[in-house]
Amino acid sequence: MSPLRRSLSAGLLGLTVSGCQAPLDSFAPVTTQGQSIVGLFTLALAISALIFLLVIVVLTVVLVRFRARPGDEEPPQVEGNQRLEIGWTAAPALILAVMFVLTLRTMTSVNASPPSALRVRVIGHQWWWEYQYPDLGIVTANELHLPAGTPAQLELTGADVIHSFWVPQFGWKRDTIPGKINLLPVQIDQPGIYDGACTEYCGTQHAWMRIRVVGQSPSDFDAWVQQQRTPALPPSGDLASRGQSLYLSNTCVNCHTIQGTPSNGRVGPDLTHVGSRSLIGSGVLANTPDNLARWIHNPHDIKPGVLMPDYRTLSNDDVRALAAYLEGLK
Ligand code: HEC
Ligand SMILES: [Cu+2]
Repeated sequence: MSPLRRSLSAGLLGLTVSGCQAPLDSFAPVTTQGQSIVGLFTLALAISALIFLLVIVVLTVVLVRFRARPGDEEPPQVEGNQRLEIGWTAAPALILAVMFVLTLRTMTSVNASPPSALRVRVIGHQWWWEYQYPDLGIVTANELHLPAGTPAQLELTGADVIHSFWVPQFGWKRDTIPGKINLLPVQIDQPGIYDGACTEYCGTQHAWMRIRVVGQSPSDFDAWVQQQRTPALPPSGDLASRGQSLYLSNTCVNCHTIQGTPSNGRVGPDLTHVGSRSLIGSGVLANTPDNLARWIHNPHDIKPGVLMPDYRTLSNDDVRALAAYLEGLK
C-alpha cells in the first residue's frame, strides 16, 4: 500500500488498535468477496471517469471554438436533433443495463456460500465480540480465527443493541442486529492479521469495540482448533492455584465461563483460553500479566462504563494471583 493511501485510510478511519499496525484498507481486500466488489467498483469508477472526461473535452472544445467574437451575427437557432437525442438516451440506458447485470452477478457471487463453509456465529455485545464455532464446539472472544483459502459463513447477530461488524480488508460489512441473523460469507485468500471495529454507535465504549481477525494457514488453524477444544489447563504453580480459588470464590463465575471448572457465566467473554489471545478488552490493552492485573483491579480506569465491576477491594497480591491464573489459560 502506498504511504499516501495508508495515511488516507488511517486518517479517514481514525483507527489504530493498540499494539497493532495492520493496514485498514478497504481498497485492497484480502477476501474473494471483497475482490469482486472492488472489481465492480473499479469498473464503475472507470466508466464514470471516461464519461466525465468526454463531457469536459466536448465542453471545452465547444466553449473555445464557438465562443462569441466581436462582430458575430446571431447564430442560427436549432430546435431538437432526433439522432442526437436517441443517442444520448440509448447510451446511458445501455451503460446502466450493463452495470445492473454486473451488479446482480457480483451480488450473487458475493452472497453465495457453499454448504461446506465453516460456520461462525458472530455476536456483538456491549462492547466486545463473541465468536462461536457451532460445528467445532468452540467459543471464544475478540479474536476471530479463520483458515485461509476456505469459505467461511459468518452468522452475525447482536446480544443487546445493533452493532456493525466491519473489517475493512474484508471489503464489505454487515450489521449485527438482535433477534436477526445476517450472513457474511468471507473467504480469506492469505494468512495475516486483519483489524476492524464496530461501526454502528452502540454506547459509551463503542470506540473500543475492536475486531481482530487472525487468518491462518489450514494447518495452523487446525492446531488452534485442537487447542481451543481442550478444557482449561489446570493452574501451574502456587500463585496461579491461589488465583484459581480466588476466581472461583468471587463473582467472576457469574459472568465468565472457564470450561472444565464450575464457572459457566455467559455475560462476558469466555476465558477458557484467554491466555492465548493477544489483546484484552476488545483491543484496548495488550494481553500481559501487568495489563491483566490492571484490568481486573479496575476495568473502568481503562474502559469507562465497561459492563464488568471493579475489584478494588481485592489486595494487589490477589489481583496478581488472578492475573497469573488467567495468563496460564493458554
Ligand atoms: C457483571 C459481569 C462480570 C463480572 C462479575 C466479571 N466480569 Fe470480567 N468481563 C465482563 C465483561 C462484560 C467483559 C468484556 C468487557 C469489554 O471488553 O467491554 C469482561 C472482560 C473480562 C476480561 C477480558 C477478556 C477479553 O478477552 O478481553 C477478563 C480477563 C475478565 N473480564 C476477568 C474477570 C475476572 C477475573 C473477574 C472476577 C474477579 C471478572 N472478570 C468479573 C463481565 C464481568
Ligand atoms: Cu458496537
